[in-house]
Amino acid sequence: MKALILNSGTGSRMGMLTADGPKCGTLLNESAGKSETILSRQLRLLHLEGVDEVVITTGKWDEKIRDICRPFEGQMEFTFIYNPEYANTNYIYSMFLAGDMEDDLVLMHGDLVFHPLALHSVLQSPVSCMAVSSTVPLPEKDFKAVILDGTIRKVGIEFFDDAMAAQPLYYLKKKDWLVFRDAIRSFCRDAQVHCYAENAMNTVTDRMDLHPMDLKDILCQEVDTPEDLQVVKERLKDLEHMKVYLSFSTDVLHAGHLHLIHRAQAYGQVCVGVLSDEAVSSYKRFPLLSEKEREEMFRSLPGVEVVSQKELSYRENLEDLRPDFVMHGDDWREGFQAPVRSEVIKVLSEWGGTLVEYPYRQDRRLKMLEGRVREELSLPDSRRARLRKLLGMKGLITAMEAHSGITGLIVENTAVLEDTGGAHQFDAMWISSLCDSTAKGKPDIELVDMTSRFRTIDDIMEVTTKPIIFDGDTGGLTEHFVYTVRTLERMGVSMVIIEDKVGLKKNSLFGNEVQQTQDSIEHFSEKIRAGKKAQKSRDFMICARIESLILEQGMEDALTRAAAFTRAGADAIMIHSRKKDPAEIFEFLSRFRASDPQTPLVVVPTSFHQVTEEEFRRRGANVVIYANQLTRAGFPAMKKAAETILKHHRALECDEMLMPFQEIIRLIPEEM
Ligand code: SPV
Ligand code: MG
Repeated sequence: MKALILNSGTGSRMGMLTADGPKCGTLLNESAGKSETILSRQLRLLHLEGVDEVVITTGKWDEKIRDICRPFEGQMEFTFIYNPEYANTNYIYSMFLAGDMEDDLVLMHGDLVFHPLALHSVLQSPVSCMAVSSTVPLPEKDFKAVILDGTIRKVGIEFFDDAMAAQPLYYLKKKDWLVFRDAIRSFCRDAQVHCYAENAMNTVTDRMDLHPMDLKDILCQEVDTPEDLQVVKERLKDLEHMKVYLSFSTDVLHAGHLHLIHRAQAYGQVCVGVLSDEAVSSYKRFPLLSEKEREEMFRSLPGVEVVSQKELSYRENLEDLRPDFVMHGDDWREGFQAPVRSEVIKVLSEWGGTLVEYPYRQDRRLKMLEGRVREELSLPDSRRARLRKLLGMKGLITAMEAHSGITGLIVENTAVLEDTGGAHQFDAMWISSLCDSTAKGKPDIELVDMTSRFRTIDDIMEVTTKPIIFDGDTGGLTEHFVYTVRTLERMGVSMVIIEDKVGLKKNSLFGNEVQQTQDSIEHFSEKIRAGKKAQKSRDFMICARIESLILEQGMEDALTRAAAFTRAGADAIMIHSRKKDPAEIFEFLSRFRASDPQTPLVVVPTSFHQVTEEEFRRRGANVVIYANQLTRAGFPAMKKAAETILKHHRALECDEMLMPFQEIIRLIPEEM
């Protein structure tokens, strides 16, 4: 797209102000270091909108106009079209001389002063349009546009019926511009060079598709006289106090962000809301830089005020700051941010604020940076430490079982939209002994050895970034457990959970239906102490899992053990039960919390699955593990597909049960 700015006029109505320079060189503000002319303001706003090819028609003040453009030369490309007949012709002739252009065009008069939103609105139009206003009274002597059935039929100063005040700011699609240009050419060939270009346009509007763009009260005004200039200056002064709000979750500032902030600064004083760590990780991924570091990053930008935005919802900050504008990419019209967007529009309407949206462009470099951030998040030190951070940040986290690369990807990437906006994801992965064994067709009796279990962890780690909680069964012999701790730590696992059983371990969900032996408090405490002593990093966690309720040893035994294991150094306590009724779990949570407000508590609601995360939070739990649901969901689906093929002797009938191949390919990242 190109801009065509008409600047051949002499500006005689401006009196002394244009005695030795063009009207477009009139200063709009004189404050030190910030002085800007009409033309330089137009160029700045065009550049911010991404229009960098500019054609300017000139006349008497050709040299002076070029001087004004000079500072923009590095970033914009100029073509100057000198109209030698500037004194004897109107701008129709300048447009005739500039008529080689065959592009989409933004056309404006050189004396037009406008708000960035006026230019933005015109440029965002899907069809050709001209700036009009339904709120500005019809002017006596200036342009008006006659509008019938939603399109512009005539533009001129003489029309009053079905008309709206109009300003010489157009966005013309190439096909409409070519029709307009042909009309200009035929007028000029007939020596009709003293009228407006619009006189020519009026003969062909039936062949154009020109729509009104109603700017209402947004500043868009020609400066013809010193009085006009005064009015425009006053309005610009008022605009300086306007407030623009933007919210960011990024941990990397790149050229696109800076451009957006510069755009916002054209609208007024910029306030950036930095999303809290919790809000970012709820819908995106764990931020690489902390909230405070991200706030600092934005604070280092000149003229930017920074506040914290606690939630995805903008409401609290908007009601506090009452900005005139909120700016955002248009990518949030759909998906998990759509309700957030609707709320922003609703809240802004309470004081007449405006949401300004810019076309979102997926930046290739940003995608690359995002890939690097994910790599960083998947590194052992970063991943290991994240579980403690999440616990500190959220109070309650969720983990879903994963037993392979593909189930790891499901836990990593599955998110659901919340009605209130935002998304809900799992925080961590649980590498269950039951599901790891089941995937190999083996019983859950510590038969799948640690080397194989580590291989599963490795497969999952290779394609994911979320922290891992490892089901360490009994931890085996204390002499072996210390090595397991070291290996898990080195791999980047965040927490190992070991259960207080000895001998041949069977899955807890069998309870006392099978022979199982609980470890002594002393022996198990010793194992915990040895594990804690063996670990090298500060952030690795050893969680003691208490089997007293499973093995029907009673609540007192469970609580005594929990206290003893915490004293032995356990970083968390898991309490398990296989009863459908959650009463004993609730009792444990409340009695443990009464004496220990700190130590994180872990629950595995396989049997008492009716209890929500919110209720667990209220009752003092900190980690909810969904221990086996992916395995249990996958198995019947696979069995049914196999049976259907056997029954029909072909695959057609089972096709509707299957995930389309395209989708499964998309699940797998192309490169890490
Ligand atoms: C596992 O998932 O392997 C567990 C939890 O240990 S449970 O199966 O409930 O014992
Ligand atoms: Mg297990």
